[in-house]
Amino acid sequence: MIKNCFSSSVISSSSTSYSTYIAGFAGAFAGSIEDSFFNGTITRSRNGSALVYSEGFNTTVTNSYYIDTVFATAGKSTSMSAERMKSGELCWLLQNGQPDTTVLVWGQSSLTSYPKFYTSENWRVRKVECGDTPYYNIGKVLGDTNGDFTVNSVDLTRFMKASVGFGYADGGLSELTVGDLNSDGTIDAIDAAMLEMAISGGTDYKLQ
Ligand SMILES: [Ca+2]
Ligand SMILES: [Ca+2]
Repeated sequence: MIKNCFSSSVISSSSTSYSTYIAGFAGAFAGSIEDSFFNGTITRSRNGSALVYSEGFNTTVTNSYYIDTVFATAGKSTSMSAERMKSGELCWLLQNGQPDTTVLVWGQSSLTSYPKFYTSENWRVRKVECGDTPYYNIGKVLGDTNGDFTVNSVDLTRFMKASVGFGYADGGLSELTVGDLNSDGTIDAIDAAMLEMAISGGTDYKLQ
């Protein structure tokens, strides 16, 4: 079994032989691959699957991905762009495949890098439901006042109250960490307007 693995290797062969089996993880492999990804390069004269060159009936691939710039047929793995791989989506998918998702295996230090192995909750990627399109963030979730990883009208009500001076006990906000969307040190009508835009969807506006 190959589980929780990644490779960024540069793999190359000039051989044109039919018996040259090369791919991101293995030439031939009768087993299971789970919660893994490949984001390297493969140079080969004959096309094959991305993770395992020759997939057989005994090869199972679950929740595993390869970068879409690789010369490959999809096989049993899933193609994904570098942008999506770094966006937090891949990290969230890999972590969500764990038998116990509360134990952190995959994390990310920034939304411009690829997933890596982290055990600190500081680097857990969160999926945020907001407007039409979910997005991903690390650690805190801006705009989420009640910690339910959804940004909606419940949160907006608190923002509106906070913007006219209400504290948390009165239905407003107390934490700059989730409420100061433009990082100017205050919670005001600008932050409330930004949240409303994000909730209304239809754009790719994200609270990060
Ligand atoms: Ca919320
Ligand atoms: Ca602000």
